[in-house]
Amino acid sequence: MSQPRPCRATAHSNIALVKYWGKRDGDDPALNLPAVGSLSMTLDVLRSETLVSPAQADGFELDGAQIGGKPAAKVFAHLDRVWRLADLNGARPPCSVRSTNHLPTAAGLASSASGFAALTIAAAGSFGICDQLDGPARAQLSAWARMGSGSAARSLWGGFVRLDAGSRGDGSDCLARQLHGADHWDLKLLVVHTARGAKQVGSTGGMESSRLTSPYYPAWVETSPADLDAAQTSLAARAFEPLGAVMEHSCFKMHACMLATQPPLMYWNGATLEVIRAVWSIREAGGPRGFVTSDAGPHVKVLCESAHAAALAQQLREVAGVHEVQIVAPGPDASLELL
Ligand code: 2P0
Repeated sequence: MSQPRPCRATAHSNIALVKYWGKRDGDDPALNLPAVGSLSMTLDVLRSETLVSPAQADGFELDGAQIGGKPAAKVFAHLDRVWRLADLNGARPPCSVRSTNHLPTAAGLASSASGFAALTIAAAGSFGICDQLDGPARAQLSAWARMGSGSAARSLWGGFVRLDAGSRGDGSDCLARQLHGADHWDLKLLVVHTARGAKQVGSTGGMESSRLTSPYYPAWVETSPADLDAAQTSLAARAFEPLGAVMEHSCFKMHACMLATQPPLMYWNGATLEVIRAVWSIREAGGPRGFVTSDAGPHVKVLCESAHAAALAQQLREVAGVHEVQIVAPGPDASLELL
Protein backbone atom coordinates (compact mmCIF):
# COMPACT_ATOMS: atom_id res chain seq x y z
CA MET A 1 0.00 0.00 0.00
CA SER A 2 1.47 3.38 -0.98
CA GLN A 3 -0.81 5.98 0.54
CA PRO A 4 -3.77 5.79 2.94
CA ARG A 5 -7.11 6.46 1.22
CA PRO A 6 -9.38 9.15 2.65
CA CYS A 7 -12.13 7.33 4.55
CA ARG A 8 -14.85 8.40 6.91
CA ALA A 9 -16.51 6.23 9.56
CA THR A 10 -19.46 6.88 11.82
CA ALA A 11 -19.99 4.85 14.99
CA HIS A 12 -22.71 5.34 17.55
CA SER A 13 -22.14 5.33 21.25
CA ASN A 14 -23.59 2.57 23.41
CA ILE A 15 -24.73 2.20 26.99
CA ALA A 16 -24.26 -1.08 28.80
CA LEU A 17 -27.45 -2.50 30.32
CA VAL A 18 -25.23 -5.19 31.86
CA LYS A 19 -21.87 -3.65 32.67
CA TYR A 20 -18.23 -4.31 31.85
CA TRP A 21 -15.83 -3.39 34.66
CA GLY A 22 -12.45 -5.12 34.99
CA LYS A 23 -9.94 -6.84 32.78
CA ARG A 24 -8.92 -10.47 32.78
CA ASP A 25 -5.97 -11.17 34.99
CA GLY A 26 -2.97 -12.99 33.55
CA ASP A 27 -3.74 -12.63 29.85
CA ASP A 28 -1.90 -10.37 27.43
CA PRO A 29 -2.83 -6.79 28.46
CA ALA A 30 -2.47 -5.67 24.82
CA LEU A 31 -5.56 -7.75 23.96
CA ASN A 32 -7.61 -5.76 26.52
CA LEU A 33 -9.76 -8.77 27.46
CA PRO A 34 -12.70 -8.02 29.78
CA ALA A 35 -13.20 -10.04 32.97
CA VAL A 36 -16.97 -10.02 32.41
CA GLY A 37 -19.27 -9.96 29.40
CA SER A 38 -21.62 -7.05 28.76
CA LEU A 39 -24.84 -6.25 26.95
CA SER A 40 -25.53 -2.84 25.46
CA MET A 41 -27.94 -0.68 23.56
CA THR A 42 -26.47 1.40 20.73
CA LEU A 43 -27.71 5.00 20.78
CA ASP A 44 -29.03 6.91 17.80
CA VAL A 45 -27.96 10.55 18.17
CA LEU A 46 -24.79 10.14 20.25
CA ARG A 47 -22.04 9.32 17.76
CA SER A 48 -18.49 9.92 16.58
CA GLU A 49 -17.46 10.66 13.00
CA THR A 50 -13.83 10.12 12.09
CA LEU A 51 -11.97 10.90 8.90
CA VAL A 52 -8.57 9.29 8.25
CA SER A 53 -6.60 10.67 5.32
CA PRO A 54 -2.98 10.85 4.07
CA ALA A 55 -0.77 13.57 5.54
CA GLN A 56 2.86 14.74 5.77
CA ALA A 57 2.92 13.91 9.48
CA ASP A 58 0.54 12.36 12.02
CA GLY A 59 -2.05 14.84 13.28
CA PHE A 60 -5.20 14.56 15.41
CA GLU A 61 -8.02 17.06 15.42
CA LEU A 62 -11.04 16.67 17.73
CA ASP A 63 -14.09 18.86 17.28
CA GLY A 64 -12.00 21.31 15.22
CA ALA A 65 -9.11 21.69 17.72
CA GLN A 66 -5.59 20.26 17.27
CA ILE A 67 -4.93 17.74 20.04
CA GLY A 68 -1.51 16.60 21.29
CA GLY A 69 -0.23 14.75 24.36
CA LYS A 70 -1.70 11.50 25.65
CA PRO A 71 -5.01 11.53 23.75
CA ALA A 72 -3.19 11.99 20.42
CA ALA A 73 -0.63 9.32 21.36
CA LYS A 74 -3.48 6.85 22.03
CA VAL A 75 -4.98 7.59 18.62
CA PHE A 76 -1.67 7.10 16.77
CA ALA A 77 -0.93 3.94 18.77
CA HIS A 78 -4.29 2.58 17.66
CA LEU A 79 -3.48 3.35 14.00
CA ASP A 80 -0.20 1.43 14.50
CA ARG A 81 -2.18 -1.44 16.04
CA VAL A 82 -4.57 -1.67 13.09
CA TRP A 83 -1.62 -1.53 10.68
CA ARG A 84 0.14 -4.36 12.56
CA LEU A 85 -2.97 -6.51 13.01
CA ALA A 86 -3.62 -6.31 9.27
CA ASP A 87 -0.09 -7.61 8.59
CA LEU A 88 0.75 -4.64 6.43
CA ASN A 89 4.42 -4.30 5.52
CA GLY A 90 6.81 -1.50 6.34
CA ALA A 91 6.19 1.53 8.47
CA ARG A 92 2.68 2.93 8.77
CA PRO A 93 2.38 6.04 6.60
CA PRO A 94 1.52 9.29 8.42
CA CYS A 95 -2.17 10.08 8.71
CA SER A 96 -4.44 12.95 9.54
CA VAL A 97 -7.25 11.95 11.91
CA ARG A 98 -10.17 14.33 12.23
CA SER A 99 -12.97 13.40 14.65
CA THR A 100 -16.19 14.98 15.66
CA ASN A 101 -17.91 13.78 18.81
CA HIS A 102 -21.64 14.40 18.80
CA LEU A 103 -21.63 13.81 22.58
CA PRO A 104 -19.67 15.13 25.57
CA THR A 105 -16.11 13.72 25.53
CA ALA A 106 -14.84 11.64 28.50
CA ALA A 107 -17.80 12.39 30.75
CA GLY A 108 -19.10 8.86 31.24
CA LEU A 109 -21.17 9.00 28.07
CA ALA A 110 -19.14 6.40 26.19
CA SER A 111 -17.13 8.71 23.93
CA SER A 112 -14.32 6.17 23.91
CA ALA A 113 -16.75 3.49 22.66
CA SER A 114 -17.90 5.44 19.61
CA GLY A 115 -14.48 7.12 19.19
CA PHE A 116 -12.42 3.93 19.03
CA ALA A 117 -15.02 2.14 16.92
CA ALA A 118 -15.05 4.96 14.36
CA LEU A 119 -11.24 5.23 14.40
CA THR A 120 -10.81 1.48 13.84
CA ILE A 121 -13.23 1.44 10.91
CA ALA A 122 -11.84 4.59 9.28
CA ALA A 123 -8.26 3.29 9.65
CA ALA A 124 -9.16 -0.12 8.20
CA GLY A 125 -10.88 1.56 5.24
CA SER A 126 -8.01 3.98 4.79
CA PHE A 127 -5.36 1.24 4.86
CA GLY A 128 -7.28 -0.73 2.21
CA ILE A 129 -8.22 -3.59 4.58
CA CYS A 130 -11.92 -3.39 3.75
CA ASP A 131 -14.19 -1.47 1.38
CA GLN A 132 -17.40 -2.26 3.17
CA LEU A 133 -18.56 -3.57 6.53
CA ASP A 134 -19.87 -7.03 5.72
CA GLY A 135 -20.41 -9.52 8.57
CA PRO A 136 -16.85 -10.91 8.85
CA ALA A 137 -15.27 -7.44 8.52
CA ARG A 138 -17.53 -6.05 11.24
CA ALA A 139 -16.63 -8.90 13.63
CA GLN A 140 -12.92 -8.51 12.88
CA LEU A 141 -12.98 -4.75 13.40
CA SER A 142 -14.98 -5.18 16.61
CA ALA A 143 -12.13 -7.29 18.06
CA TRP A 144 -9.58 -4.69 16.95
CA ALA A 145 -11.68 -1.84 18.40
CA ARG A 146 -11.80 -3.71 21.74
CA MET A 147 -8.01 -3.49 21.97
CA GLY A 148 -8.37 0.30 21.91
CA SER A 149 -11.29 0.38 24.36
CA GLY A 150 -13.40 -2.51 25.63
CA SER A 151 -16.77 -0.86 25.16
CA ALA A 152 -15.86 0.10 21.55
CA ALA A 153 -16.22 -3.56 20.52
CA ARG A 154 -19.99 -3.16 20.99
CA SER A 155 -20.34 -0.02 18.85
CA LEU A 156 -19.84 -1.83 15.54
CA TRP A 157 -23.49 -2.87 15.56
CA GLY A 158 -26.74 -1.06 16.04
CA GLY A 159 -29.59 -2.17 18.28
CA PHE A 160 -28.70 -4.51 21.13
CA VAL A 161 -25.26 -6.10 21.36
CA ARG A 162 -23.66 -8.73 23.58
CA LEU A 163 -19.92 -8.91 24.18
CA ASP A 164 -18.80 -12.23 25.66
CA ALA A 165 -15.78 -12.28 27.93
CA GLY A 166 -14.62 -15.65 26.61
CA SER A 167 -11.91 -17.66 28.30
CA ARG A 168 -9.20 -18.31 25.72
CA GLY A 169 -5.90 -16.55 26.34
CA ASP A 170 -5.65 -15.41 22.71
CA GLY A 171 -9.02 -13.62 22.94
CA SER A 172 -10.50 -15.60 20.04
CA ASP A 173 -13.75 -16.22 21.94
CA CYS A 174 -14.05 -12.68 23.29
CA LEU A 175 -16.50 -11.59 20.62
CA ALA A 176 -19.33 -9.13 20.27
CA ARG A 177 -22.47 -9.86 18.28
CA GLN A 178 -25.76 -8.20 17.58
CA LEU A 179 -28.66 -9.79 19.47
CA HIS A 180 -31.41 -7.64 17.93
CA GLY A 181 -31.57 -4.75 15.51
CA ALA A 182 -32.69 -1.27 16.52
CA ASP A 183 -36.31 -1.97 15.55
CA HIS A 184 -36.63 -4.96 17.91
CA TRP A 185 -38.27 -2.92 20.66
CA ASP A 186 -39.51 0.64 20.90
CA LEU A 187 -37.47 1.60 23.97
CA LYS A 188 -35.92 4.93 24.84
CA LEU A 189 -32.98 5.87 27.00
CA LEU A 190 -33.18 9.21 28.76
CA VAL A 191 -29.69 10.64 29.15
CA VAL A 192 -29.92 12.84 32.23
CA HIS A 193 -26.96 15.23 32.37
CA THR A 194 -26.04 16.15 35.94
CA ALA A 195 -22.68 17.89 35.36
CA ARG A 196 -20.51 19.46 32.71
CA GLY A 197 -16.90 18.62 31.88
CA ALA A 198 -14.72 15.50 32.00
CA LYS A 199 -14.66 12.91 34.78
CA GLN A 200 -11.75 12.74 37.21
CA VAL A 201 -10.75 9.08 37.11
CA GLY A 202 -10.61 7.33 33.73
CA SER A 203 -12.24 3.92 33.37
CA THR A 204 -9.08 2.00 32.49
CA GLY A 205 -7.21 3.00 35.67
CA GLY A 206 -10.37 2.77 37.77
CA MET A 207 -11.19 -0.79 36.82
CA GLU A 208 -7.62 -1.93 37.38
CA SER A 209 -7.70 -0.37 40.81
CA SER A 210 -10.99 -2.20 41.58
CA ARG A 211 -9.47 -5.52 40.51
CA LEU A 212 -6.49 -4.98 42.79
CA THR A 213 -8.19 -3.57 45.89
CA SER A 214 -11.98 -4.01 45.99
CA PRO A 215 -13.05 -6.96 48.18
CA TYR A 216 -16.29 -7.04 46.17
CA TYR A 217 -14.51 -7.52 42.83
CA PRO A 218 -14.53 -11.37 42.92
CA ALA A 219 -18.29 -11.37 43.63
CA TRP A 220 -18.82 -8.88 40.82
CA VAL A 221 -17.02 -11.13 38.33
CA GLU A 222 -18.67 -14.31 39.61
CA THR A 223 -22.26 -13.05 39.46
CA SER A 224 -22.09 -11.20 36.17
CA PRO A 225 -22.72 -14.13 33.74
CA ALA A 226 -26.15 -14.80 35.29
CA ASP A 227 -27.11 -11.12 34.80
CA LEU A 228 -26.00 -11.26 31.21
CA ASP A 229 -28.13 -14.32 30.43
CA ALA A 230 -31.14 -12.95 32.32
CA ALA A 231 -30.93 -9.65 30.43
CA GLN A 232 -30.63 -11.43 27.10
CA THR A 233 -33.72 -13.54 27.86
CA SER A 234 -35.79 -10.52 28.95
CA LEU A 235 -34.66 -8.54 25.95
CA ALA A 236 -35.67 -11.32 23.56
CA ALA A 237 -39.11 -11.55 25.25
CA ARG A 238 -39.48 -7.75 25.42
CA ALA A 239 -40.12 -8.14 29.15
CA PHE A 240 -39.56 -4.59 30.40
CA GLU A 241 -39.69 -4.99 34.20
CA PRO A 242 -37.32 -7.97 34.37
CA LEU A 243 -34.89 -6.27 31.99
CA GLY A 244 -35.02 -3.08 34.04
CA ALA A 245 -34.50 -5.00 37.28
CA VAL A 246 -31.39 -6.84 36.10
CA MET A 247 -30.06 -3.65 34.53
CA GLU A 248 -30.31 -1.78 37.84
CA HIS A 249 -28.80 -4.72 39.72
CA SER A 250 -25.78 -4.86 37.39
CA CYS A 251 -25.28 -1.10 37.71
CA PHE A 252 -25.45 -1.02 41.51
CA LYS A 253 -23.21 -4.05 41.88
CA MET A 254 -20.63 -2.32 39.70
CA HIS A 255 -20.87 0.88 41.76
CA ALA A 256 -20.63 -1.09 45.02
CA CYS A 257 -17.45 -2.66 43.69
CA MET A 258 -16.19 0.81 42.70
CA LEU A 259 -17.01 2.28 46.13
CA ALA A 260 -15.14 -0.51 47.91
CA THR A 261 -12.04 0.21 45.82
CA GLN A 262 -9.11 1.87 47.61
CA PRO A 263 -9.11 4.83 47.19
CA PRO A 264 -12.89 4.78 46.56
CA LEU A 265 -14.22 5.41 43.08
CA MET A 266 -17.17 7.71 43.52
CA TYR A 267 -18.33 8.90 40.11
CA TRP A 268 -21.65 10.37 41.27
CA ASN A 269 -22.58 13.82 42.48
CA GLY A 270 -25.57 14.90 44.57
CA ALA A 271 -27.79 15.34 41.53
CA THR A 272 -27.02 11.77 40.40
CA LEU A 273 -28.61 10.48 43.58
CA GLU A 274 -31.56 12.90 43.35
CA VAL A 275 -32.31 11.64 39.82
CA ILE A 276 -32.11 7.99 40.88
CA ARG A 277 -34.49 8.66 43.78
CA ALA A 278 -36.87 10.58 41.52
CA VAL A 279 -37.03 7.72 38.99
CA TRP A 280 -37.74 5.26 41.78
CA SER A 281 -40.41 7.36 43.48
CA ILE A 282 -42.19 8.08 40.17
CA ARG A 283 -42.16 4.35 39.44
CA GLU A 284 -43.41 3.41 42.92
CA ALA A 285 -46.19 5.99 42.69
CA GLY A 286 -47.45 4.35 39.49
CA GLY A 287 -46.10 7.10 37.18
CA PRO A 288 -44.10 6.53 33.98
CA ARG A 289 -41.87 3.52 34.61
CA GLY A 290 -38.12 3.96 34.25
CA PHE A 291 -35.07 1.99 35.35
CA VAL A 292 -31.72 3.64 36.01
CA THR A 293 -28.16 2.93 35.10
CA SER A 294 -24.96 4.98 35.33
CA ASP A 295 -21.39 4.51 34.22
CA ALA A 296 -18.00 5.94 35.17
CA GLY A 297 -19.45 9.43 35.41
CA PRO A 298 -22.22 11.38 37.18
CA HIS A 299 -24.92 11.18 34.51
CA VAL A 300 -27.93 8.93 34.87
CA LYS A 301 -29.43 6.98 31.99
CA VAL A 302 -33.04 5.92 32.37
CA LEU A 303 -34.50 3.09 30.32
CA CYS A 304 -38.18 3.44 29.54
CA GLU A 305 -40.80 2.44 27.01
CA SER A 306 -41.28 4.98 24.23
CA ALA A 307 -44.80 5.88 25.26
CA HIS A 308 -43.54 7.11 28.64
CA ALA A 309 -40.37 8.88 27.51
CA ALA A 310 -41.62 12.45 27.08
CA ALA A 311 -43.54 12.52 30.38
CA LEU A 312 -40.69 11.01 32.37
CA ALA A 313 -38.13 13.32 30.75
CA GLN A 314 -40.26 16.31 31.69
CA GLN A 315 -40.43 15.24 35.33
CA LEU A 316 -36.68 14.63 35.47
CA ARG A 317 -35.90 18.07 34.02
CA GLU A 318 -37.39 19.49 37.22
CA VAL A 319 -34.98 17.65 39.52
CA ALA A 320 -32.45 20.05 41.10
CA GLY A 321 -29.03 19.84 39.43
CA VAL A 322 -30.26 18.42 36.11
CA HIS A 323 -28.82 20.35 33.15
CA GLU A 324 -30.43 18.54 30.29
CA VAL A 325 -32.40 15.40 29.47
CA GLN A 326 -31.92 13.86 26.03
CA ILE A 327 -34.32 11.25 24.71
CA VAL A 328 -32.34 8.68 22.77
CA ALA A 329 -33.54 5.69 20.73
CA PRO A 330 -31.74 2.47 19.76
CA GLY A 331 -29.23 3.43 17.07
CA PRO A 332 -27.90 2.00 13.79
CA ASP A 333 -24.84 0.01 12.75
CA ALA A 334 -21.51 1.76 12.37
CA SER A 335 -20.76 2.73 8.78
CA LEU A 336 -17.82 3.31 6.44
CA GLU A 337 -17.56 5.68 3.52
CA LEU A 338 -14.67 5.74 1.01
CA LEU A 339 -14.17 9.33 -0.10
C1 2P0 B 1 -19.48 -0.34 30.13
N1 2P0 B 1 -17.76 1.15 31.14
O1 2P0 B 1 -19.78 -1.54 30.07
C2 2P0 B 1 -18.68 0.10 31.35
C3 2P0 B 1 -19.55 0.55 32.47
C4 2P0 B 1 -17.79 2.14 32.19
C5 2P0 B 1 -18.74 1.60 33.19
O2 2P0 B 1 -16.85 0.20 29.34
O3 2P0 B 1 -10.19 0.34 29.60
O4 2P0 B 1 -13.55 3.01 28.18
O5 2P0 B 1 -10.80 1.39 27.43
O6 2P0 B 1 -11.46 -0.98 27.94
O7 2P0 B 1 -14.36 0.73 27.47
C6 2P0 B 1 -15.80 2.13 30.06
O8 2P0 B 1 -14.63 1.50 29.87
O9 2P0 B 1 -12.50 0.94 29.15
C7 2P0 B 1 -16.85 1.10 30.16
P1 2P0 B 1 -11.18 0.39 28.49
P2 2P0 B 1 -13.78 1.59 28.52
O10 2P0 B 1 -19.86 0.49 29.26
